[in-house]
Amino acid sequence: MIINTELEQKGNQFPNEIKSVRQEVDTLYFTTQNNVILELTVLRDSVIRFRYGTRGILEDDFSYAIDPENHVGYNHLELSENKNFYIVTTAKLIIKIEKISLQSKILDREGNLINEDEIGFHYEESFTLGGNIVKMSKRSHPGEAFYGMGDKPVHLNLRGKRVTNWATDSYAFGKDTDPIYKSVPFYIGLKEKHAYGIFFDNTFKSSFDFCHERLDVTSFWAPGGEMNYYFLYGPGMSEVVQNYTHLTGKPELPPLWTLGFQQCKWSYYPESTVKGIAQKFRDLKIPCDGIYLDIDYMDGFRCFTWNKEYFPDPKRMVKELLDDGFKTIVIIDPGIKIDPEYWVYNEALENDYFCKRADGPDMVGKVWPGECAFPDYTNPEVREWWADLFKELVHDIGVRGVWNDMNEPAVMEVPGKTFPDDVRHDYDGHPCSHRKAHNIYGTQMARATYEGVKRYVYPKRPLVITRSAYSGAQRYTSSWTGDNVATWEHLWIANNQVQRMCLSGMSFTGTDIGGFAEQPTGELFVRWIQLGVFHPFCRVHSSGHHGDQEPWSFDDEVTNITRKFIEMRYTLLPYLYTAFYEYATEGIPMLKPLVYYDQDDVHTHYRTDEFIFGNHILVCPILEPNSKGRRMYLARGRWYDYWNNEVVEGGRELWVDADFDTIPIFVKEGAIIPRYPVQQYVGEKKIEELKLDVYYAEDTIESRVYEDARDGYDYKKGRYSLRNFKLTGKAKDLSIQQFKTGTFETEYEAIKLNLIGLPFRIKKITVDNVAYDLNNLDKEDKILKLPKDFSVVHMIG
Ligand code: MIG
Repeated sequence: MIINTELEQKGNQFPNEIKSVRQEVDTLYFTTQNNVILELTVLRDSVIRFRYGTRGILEDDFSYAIDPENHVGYNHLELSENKNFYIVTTAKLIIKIEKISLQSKILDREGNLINEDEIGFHYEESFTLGGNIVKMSKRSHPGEAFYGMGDKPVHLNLRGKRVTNWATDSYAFGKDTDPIYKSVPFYIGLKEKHAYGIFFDNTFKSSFDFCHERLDVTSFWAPGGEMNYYFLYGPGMSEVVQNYTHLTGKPELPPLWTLGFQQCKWSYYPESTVKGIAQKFRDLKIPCDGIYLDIDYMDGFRCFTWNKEYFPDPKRMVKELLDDGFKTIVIIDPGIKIDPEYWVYNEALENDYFCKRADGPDMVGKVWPGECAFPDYTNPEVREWWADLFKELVHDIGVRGVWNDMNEPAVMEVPGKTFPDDVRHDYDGHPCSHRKAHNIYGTQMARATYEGVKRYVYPKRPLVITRSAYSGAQRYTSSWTGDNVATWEHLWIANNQVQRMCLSGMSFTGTDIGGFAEQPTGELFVRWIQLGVFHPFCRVHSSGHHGDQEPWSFDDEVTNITRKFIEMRYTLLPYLYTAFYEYATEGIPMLKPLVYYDQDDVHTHYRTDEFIFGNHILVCPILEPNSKGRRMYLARGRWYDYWNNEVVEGGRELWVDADFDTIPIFVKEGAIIPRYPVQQYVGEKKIEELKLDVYYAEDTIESRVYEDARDGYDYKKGRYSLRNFKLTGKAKDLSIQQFKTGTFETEYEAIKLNLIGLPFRIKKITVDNVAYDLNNLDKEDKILKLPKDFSVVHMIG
């Protein structure tokens, strides 16, 4: 055991020799002479929980982050020992616990060391506040890379960084601002070719040090709670992220319109302005599905009220907007105005639903409405009450989505910009201080909102957007990255944050396109739209203080390019929806950073700009003004340039031209990309046929297309359509097989294949073994029209 006297002098305590070991089904308890307990649980062969108690005590086991529906089960669990170690073996991992120190080493079944404790668990008693400061240190290796951690606006590879999780209202944050809105204490380590993950499920103000203080050590700690972390093995980053998302939960499918374009501003009012904006989208034929009302729609910023001067008849307005394809989304903040005439305040007061200071009075803080009190969303009864408040907005008025802001929680004009530490919370029956509940507050608000919106929008599906979040929030809500700035650096940050969120189990994320604070140039707006249309959540938002930020607010060229890219997003909706389906069912991130896509290629480990949209499209935004193109790294393999269909060999850096109206986009050879026609909003047109862009490869490649009724819950009863395509290309031969599952009948009857890059002239085609009349083949475009449920089409040269 490493005894670091300096650390001991600082008041650190360390476990000593193990005196007993006990097994209860999937859990092992190792207890040391000085009464430290390690509770080690095998959840799955590659998911192991490590939890440490001191003084022989483990806390009541409770977590908001862990999905109660996460399935556990392993194939193998064996405990053995040798002279120095207890050894726990699963089908995927070998965990060695050192007898004299309780330190652990984790190896794969081939004996490769994946991760090992340095000092391992140690702690300091917190004499002033109670409990322990719990700490963990792990050895890191040269070249080991680190990813994850939610919305941190730092380099994608965290090596060399130290970050802290404390949800903070971060107006006009910048590169490296920390802490920031969200808390996702989860990272992925990539050591040689092995990826693993660590999720430190502790809601206190946790910190992580990735070889910043010491080059060969990664550590994490928190000023309270337990050292409680999950080790998630790969070896692929994909398996790590899937394991993490499985553990902390996956979202349900959102309604398809939420993947359409969304327009927002602080604020659109009165009604005539909202209608005018909506009309302009239709007049200019720029597709749009969602329009947002920021805080000024309320009466004096009182949640669940309307300013009747600006919006005399919200129900009529919402319906008229909907008739034109616009779904209305409204903002709701946690601060409830202290006003004895206000029914929401009175109800909460009467029922004792507000957060209280330790010595008794309600927690009072200033936000938009003035002095406010704040519901304690960590109380299930409060969540239930909150959910019911949405009846009028959603059921009666017809609002389709709710946007939760300021839920860090944010308080104005006080140091720290949030509640004092002493504020009390119910924490679902585990009463505690704000130190413990702070990071989860926003998630519990979003959860209560989700339950309400879902209840009252039924049989449709809800949309919730949140600013603050803790691990697991993805089960309830989408998110945006908060108050960014209209600068080129922020475009880099936007790209980085969304990729990072995707690795952190929260794919349904977007940024304020164009920047929230300050005013973008038309050029910056265009470059941001060109990135934003590839983000799972795609919304323009701005503070409105400096000018307008609609697609037509700049000049015609900007309007036209904006339209072109939003149209592209709409044509790719079936592709995007399929990516969401894979996220919702399998926990696969909707965007994949290059390192996720090809972790064995070390060139990807420090790449930040390029990412894979879905499974097959590589995108690289233009991040500098006056660009005619850029240098970028193209991942290994062969790719088609999206704009001219030329084949480009990857695994190298290259210059790519990208005039103002394009950005570098490449499609993986062998991919089949589904497309819909352009629509002004989801469901505007009947989809007459599904177009498949088929990118020839001399290889076998699989692609999928998921479709359903676009809203509602029938898909859960099997009424979906999942087309699995297998493309097999040879020198003079291309075949596509289709395996379909699900009972949903798509509205189109035909599938049109658009053959790209075919290296031979087609001489013969068979569809399900029947000859296809070549006269039906449009020779120019190589377009083939097939019955939608064909099993195999075979093209021979
Ligand atoms: O103190 O509701 O991040 O999106 O427009 C500012 C007004 C409050 C902050 C949000 C922003 C929103 C704004 N809000």
